[in-house]
Amino acid sequence: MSADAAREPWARSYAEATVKHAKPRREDDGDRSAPTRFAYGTAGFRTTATALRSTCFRAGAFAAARAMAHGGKTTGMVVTASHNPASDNGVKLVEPSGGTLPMALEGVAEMLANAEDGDAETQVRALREAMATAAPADAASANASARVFVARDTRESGRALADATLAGVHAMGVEAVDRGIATTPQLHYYVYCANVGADDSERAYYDRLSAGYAALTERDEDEDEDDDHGATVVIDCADGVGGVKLSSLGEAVAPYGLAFDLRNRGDEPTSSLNDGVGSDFVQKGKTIPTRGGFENLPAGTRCVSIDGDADRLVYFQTTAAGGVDLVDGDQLAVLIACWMNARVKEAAPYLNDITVGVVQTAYANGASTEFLTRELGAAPACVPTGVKHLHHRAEEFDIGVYFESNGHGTALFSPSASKAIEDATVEALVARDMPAVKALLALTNAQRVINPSVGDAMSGILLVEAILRRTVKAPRLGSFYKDLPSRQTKVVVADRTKIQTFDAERRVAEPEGLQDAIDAIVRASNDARCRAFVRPSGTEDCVRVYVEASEETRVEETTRAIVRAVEAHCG
Ligand code: G16
Repeated sequence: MSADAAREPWARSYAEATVKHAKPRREDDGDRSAPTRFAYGTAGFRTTATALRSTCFRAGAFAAARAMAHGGKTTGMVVTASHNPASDNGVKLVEPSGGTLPMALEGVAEMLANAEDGDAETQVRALREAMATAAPADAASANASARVFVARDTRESGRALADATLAGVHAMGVEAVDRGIATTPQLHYYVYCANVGADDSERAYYDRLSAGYAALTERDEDEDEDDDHGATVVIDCADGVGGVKLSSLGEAVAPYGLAFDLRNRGDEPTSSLNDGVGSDFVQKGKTIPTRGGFENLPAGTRCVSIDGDADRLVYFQTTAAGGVDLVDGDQLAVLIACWMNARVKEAAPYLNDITVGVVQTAYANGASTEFLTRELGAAPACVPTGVKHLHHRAEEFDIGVYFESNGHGTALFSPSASKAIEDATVEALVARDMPAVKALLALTNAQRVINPSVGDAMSGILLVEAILRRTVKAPRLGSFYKDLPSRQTKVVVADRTKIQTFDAERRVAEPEGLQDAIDAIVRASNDARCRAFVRPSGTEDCVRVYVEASEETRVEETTRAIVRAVEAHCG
């Protein structure tokens, strides 16, 4: 590397260190599943773990560059492949706000990840670009306290990859803090707290959530408890990090009358991460987990399934016929948004012009979209797959509820909405309007149980449980509307990147002819409710096909025909 290129001390030390973190050569490794090019994808770099050592080193340096860009703040990185198999791993980068990497920087991260081993110049150029993008006020301040928090899920490969990440941070001359094993949302929360001057400890996380739950479920003496709402929830932890962390949260909420029965905690000889268990398995297959004894639970038992890094949740109830009633992300969005909207209405005289909006993706069941449009008086926004898209869109509402059908989601309160709720509470108290005060306090306390940085399965469970418990004669979970029959299928093709989509992934632009074929198949179904789309996955090597229709058989026929069309156009 030229002396000019290495003019800053960090560039020199990075260039020296990167030599020791070469990419594995595919022929040495024998791993044919390793990618030839790293793409940032839906939620960060993700692939077979053996291919990721150098990517983690570089991503650690990138996270350090982002901390420096913000004038010495704390950023973060989680080593996780979330819902993917145990043999995969990945990188999720966290900004000082606790949010995800700005999408404009994904290309820069890819430039760094894909640069040749010997090409320190390109790597340093990418890091300089990562450093150059920040809020002007941040960039102006000194970077003396730049820090990167590094966490990992429970995958076996995690320790070595976290070490490579820490080395990447060190190489930039930035303080690296090993936060050990944590859920993805926990690490987001720790980063958020570190930058707002709040306690970023794990204890403080459980304290905040449990105190929020306690406040939200506290009842006045004259109020009735919802007798129908059992106090135990059975949780399928996907044999992942949630198995470790939910027991701490369980201890924190036990004094407030909520008990967790944790299954698939990852500590059995038969444990296998995300394999026949976890939210992806339950939601896509509309079935109960294959381990954990769910088949022996009494019908109607309230259960939750989370994913490998505990940032998604879906509820389900076993039925007497041995089936399952799934309460997916769409249903959770309805429960939460309608509950918030009802509180806003109750507080109406004091809380004007506050709207509750919902953000969905194309996967949202048409019945949920119709229901929400009717209930809230406005259609939910539809954005491409990926928390990063939903979160940003939800920030545009006063109260924005976002959920993917697969269970990623949360509710966000804009700063002005939070302030309006605070002011309205004082006004309602002065007016001694106790129903309005109650509604406003419920909205305040809901904010305390919600992880403010990102969707979080642990926080989501507490919010749902609190809403059910708070609502006398709570609707049975999942009873708001009846889902249209639907199916999501994976198709493996030679090159999934051939598929380009638009209109929030509802239409295909390329390859030519594929959208026409899909349109013709949907028309041929003679079903006005039939809807279908295809998109390349950003976390797995497959194309996803989604079909819904008014009858199960239509869904099956249409799916088969679209799979054939995808194979014909991308084979
Ligand atoms: C990630 C993203 C989600 C997305 C999912 C599937 O989830 O965070 O927003 O829905 O991947 O994406 P795709 O269909 O592109 O594979 P996770 O839980 O794996 O991090």
